[in-house]
Amino acid sequence: MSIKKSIMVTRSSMPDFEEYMEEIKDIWDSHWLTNMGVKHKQLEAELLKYLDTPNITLFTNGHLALECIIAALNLTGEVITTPFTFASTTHAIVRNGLEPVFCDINQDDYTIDTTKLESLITEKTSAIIPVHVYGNVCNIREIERIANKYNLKVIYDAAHTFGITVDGIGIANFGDASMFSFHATKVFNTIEGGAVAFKDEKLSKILYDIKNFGITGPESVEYVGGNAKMNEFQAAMGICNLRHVDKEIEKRKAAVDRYVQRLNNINGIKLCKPQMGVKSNYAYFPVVFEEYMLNRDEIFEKLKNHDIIARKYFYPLVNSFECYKGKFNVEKTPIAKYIADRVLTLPLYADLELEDVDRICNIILDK
Ligand code: T4K
Repeated sequence: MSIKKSIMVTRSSMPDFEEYMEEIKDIWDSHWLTNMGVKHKQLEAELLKYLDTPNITLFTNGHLALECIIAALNLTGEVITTPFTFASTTHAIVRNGLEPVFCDINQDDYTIDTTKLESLITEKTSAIIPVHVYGNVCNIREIERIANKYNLKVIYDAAHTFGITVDGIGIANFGDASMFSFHATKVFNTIEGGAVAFKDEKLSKILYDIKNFGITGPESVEYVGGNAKMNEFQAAMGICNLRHVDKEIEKRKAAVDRYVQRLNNINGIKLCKPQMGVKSNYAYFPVVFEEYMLNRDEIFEKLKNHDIIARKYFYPLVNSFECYKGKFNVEKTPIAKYIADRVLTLPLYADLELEDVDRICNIILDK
């Protein structure tokens, strides 16, 4: 018997309505809606602790957070990154007037292939922006070794890695900085939102100023900054959601465990393996269909016919986007192309019922 209801790739985690109302009550009383108010400060302090990082600055979204940290680090010339990511990563580089150089990904976790990284470094390279895609952690030790050898900055696109630890160390502690996304579709959300966690305390003031038009005092504007401030309603949502995030991650784990139980060891279906020492946040459930009885697009359509909307994250590859037409050669990142052509991220969110996971798996397995 099939229950008909639409299932999207994800669904925002939200606190109870009353909890949020209670949290925003004092915003009403104070009439202070944005520009680094009380809620903003509170959430910043709570996230500093939760992510176990020395420094953090909040932003109105993850993309502007990334643009701002690139600007704050004064990067120049070329930046090495991967094309297997959301549009944001590359756009942030280009919108800062820098040249992205695409490194291929590895076949196991789809993060940057560190064996191919060094050959892409030139005298113009100033930084590496690797992506912890789907919450899979990059080869952080090797990236650190290469960055130190060539004196490069490292900014992690950690949009998918909220709350992840590696050997007990918070993911925000690697590289010079990490950008987190708190978008509605993420494990932890502030409706829209983001943050940069970083090592060098000196960046605090620059990041703060850059997200506020470069204003440094009542009568001074030292930088050509933008407006990327998180407002008080976003921060209030974050304060509420942070109270429940550990529970939400546990619920995601239950759904992932069920997917793995059903789809593991099926010929032609490839799943990501758990990474050694990594405490996951179960952000996404990517499945690669290689030589399966149906290809990725056929599975996508089949699920859609049952009102189940999986997503082709990340297809098309960034280096094949129309806006970059003629600039990059997709053939130079063959693994990324191979995975992008075959991957499907299945629905995953805290309230996804296990019977829905079963239904999705049954459709894929054709039972
Ligand atoms: N780097 C990486 C690696 C990223 O993945 C992202 C964002 C960024 C950087 C930039 O961070 P932000 O600036 O976004 O903070 C979504 C998100 O908009 C985007 O945040 C995310 N990555 C990307 C992977 O996914 P779309 O265009 O696929 O979203 P949309 O509107 O189709 O939503 C997907 C599903 O989520 C819907 O079918 C239902 C559910 N949903 C959506 C919204 C908007 C909800 O349940 N509630 C909602 O409010 O991009």
